[in-house]
Amino acid sequence: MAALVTFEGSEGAGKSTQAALLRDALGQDASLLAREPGGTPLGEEIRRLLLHSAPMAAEAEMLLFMAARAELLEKVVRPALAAGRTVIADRYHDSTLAYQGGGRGCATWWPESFPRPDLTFLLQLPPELGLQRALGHGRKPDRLESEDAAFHARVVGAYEDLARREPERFRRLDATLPQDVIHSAVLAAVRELSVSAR
Ligand code: T5A
Repeated sequence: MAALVTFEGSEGAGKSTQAALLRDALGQDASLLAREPGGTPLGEEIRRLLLHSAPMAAEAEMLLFMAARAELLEKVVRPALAAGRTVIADRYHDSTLAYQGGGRGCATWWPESFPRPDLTFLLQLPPELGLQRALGHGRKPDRLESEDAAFHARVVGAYEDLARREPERFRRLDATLPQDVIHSAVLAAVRELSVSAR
């Protein structure tokens, strides 16, 4: 079934873990896992600039995230959807709306050429707990992770607003639960999607 399923949430909420579990459950032939920013040679270069370079204008940051996304859509996502695969995106355009819109205060929009996800999982976890999880193994924080608590609180608030505005698309998940419990809820929602698509 061709569908775009996205995982969103603040730092360390378990998006990559759940995206990989879903890909394993659906199988590599039927699904494709894409990570943002990145997933293409250009996207990986942009990722390095975004996460590890010197400070940049908020709008430049937003447009770079969107440029990496445009490349990923053209090279990876659209071909996979056209081949009937389910694309599982570890972050997508809602991240830009939440981080650059909510966090930085940029004027955001949804480009017409960016497909709307069929289903979006919002993993909810207090940002300080997520940062502890993400940085727990002694990794140095990147540029976004280094932002202050108020920034991360605004990101969480922006995600809440997005989920409230589109209750059909968003499924909120309690990210403090064990991984397998969250995975069961994810799988049930994706199976429901494929039944309703028939
Ligand atoms: N960004 C991104 C923007 O500002 N705008 C945009 O448009 C986009 C696309 C990306 C950064 O860029 C920003 C957001 C980010 O700051 P990244 O390195 O890709 O940077 O970072 P994240 O996407 O935030 O990914 P993380 O790896 O930090 O977090 P995840 O993927 O949410 O969490 P995950 O699965 O790696 O798990 C973190 C740890 O928690 C454990 C895992 O084993 C792991 O150790 N864990 C759990 N522990 C307990 N219970 C559970 N249920 C657990 N699930 C996972």
